[in-house]
Amino acid sequence: MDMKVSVISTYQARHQKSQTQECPSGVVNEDTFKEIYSQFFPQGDSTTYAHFLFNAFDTDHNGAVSFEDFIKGLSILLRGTVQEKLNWAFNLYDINKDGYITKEEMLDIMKAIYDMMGKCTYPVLKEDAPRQHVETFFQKMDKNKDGVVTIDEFIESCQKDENIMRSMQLFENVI
Ligand SMILES: [Ca+2]
Ligand SMILES: [Ca+2]
Ligand SMILES: [Ca+2]
Repeated sequence: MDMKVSVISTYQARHQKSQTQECPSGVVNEDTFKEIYSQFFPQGDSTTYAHFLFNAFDTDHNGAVSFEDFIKGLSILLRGTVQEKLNWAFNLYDINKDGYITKEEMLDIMKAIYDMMGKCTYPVLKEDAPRQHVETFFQKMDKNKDGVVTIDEFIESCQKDENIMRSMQLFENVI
């Protein structure tokens, strides 16, 4: 089954349940994200990635993602323009939401994705693979070499570089 469809339907079921039961506001918290992702990636540890994703969906940072927020984010990822998707991805990678992606933030996301995939899914990946990945990406993205990637640098390099775009596809497939 398609991962996105499954996530949406799980989310919808949760949402309906939350409307009739304990949580009348229909919002979903971080634990629900973690639960959903652990079901789909039982072979790996998806806790950290679910945490980052949750923060990207929780645009007003109040610790809850409403069903509307979720659908809004999802529709960008499914039907948005390249620009919109890259904006969304930038927001995901910018963990502390200060408008810059640092090498550490990129590494944290990469590690989280690798952890989630689990070693049995990608046995060819080595322990230091996330770091190598990040080194390569970061060199390409940080055009002015000031140690941080801005939204402009991010969008420009993603659109120019097929490898980066492909890795964005990877990210898109695991949302
Ligand atoms: Ca929120
Ligand atoms: Ca940042
Ligand atoms: Ca820079």
